[in-house]
Amino acid sequence: MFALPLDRPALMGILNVTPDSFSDGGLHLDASAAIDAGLRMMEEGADLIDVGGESTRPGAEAVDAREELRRVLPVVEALASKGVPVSIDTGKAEVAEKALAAGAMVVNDVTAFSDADMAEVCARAGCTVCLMHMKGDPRTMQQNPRYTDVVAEVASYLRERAESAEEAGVNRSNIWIDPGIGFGKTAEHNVALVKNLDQLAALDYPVLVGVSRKSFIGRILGSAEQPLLPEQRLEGTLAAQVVAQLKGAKVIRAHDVLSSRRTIAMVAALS
Ligand code: HH2
Repeated sequence: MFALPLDRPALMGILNVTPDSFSDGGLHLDASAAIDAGLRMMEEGADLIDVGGESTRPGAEAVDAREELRRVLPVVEALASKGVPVSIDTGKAEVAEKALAAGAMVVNDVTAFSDADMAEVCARAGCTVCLMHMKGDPRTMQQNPRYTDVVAEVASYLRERAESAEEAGVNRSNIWIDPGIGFGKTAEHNVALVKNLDQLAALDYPVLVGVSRKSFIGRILGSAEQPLLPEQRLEGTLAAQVVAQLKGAKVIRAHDVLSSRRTIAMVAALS
């Protein structure tokens, strides 16, 4: 179980051990490069490191559990053995179970326990879990997503998934929820979710938000035809994170750890 700081949101550093993640794909494919990147993010002020072995960017192909474990397990093991709080970004119970045994403290599941065995694995481990909203799956989720009221629909889905996790034995105090920015949502849907994040915080589970370098920022600051590139989205990311923090986010998932940590500290000092 991961204890949240009381005076500011926790900062989760993103570490993708994948060839194809939208922003850091291919950078940390080698375990030792990934471990160094994780340690660097801790020095820069991350509170925990989210290790992922399967990209969930729109259009990404699925990988099997064996390959995912081959990518993430040495990294989880090495970071955890150095005392780094580790979160495992996976939808597979088998990967979660082995990562927890290797020392991970949090299971970050973008499918919100779609794998029937996930709740039991997490309940048994007593770990923290993050349940995220996604409409559809990564291969198809950006094909014309529609909602009548995106904020209400995401809130009711997250409440239902959290209650069902509790029924399956996960402690309520171990559950975080996440609107899933960019997962089956247009730029307008993402904007509505960040603007109204207080409505999700009102469900009374800590809210995690992942806006970092996401495409809605590229569209707002560029255009639909010519969005800013992921590496040009720092200011937009920080602005969105500030709004999320002011609206009650308790965990911020980010690539740019040093800038995010300073921004979080400044907002905490001013609010
Ligand atoms: N976003 C991504 C991956 N995992 N987990 C949570 N809880 N919330 C998010 O918003 C979220 C997430 C996508 O970003 P990234 O890891 O940078 O890219 P990719 O999925 O291509 O590896």
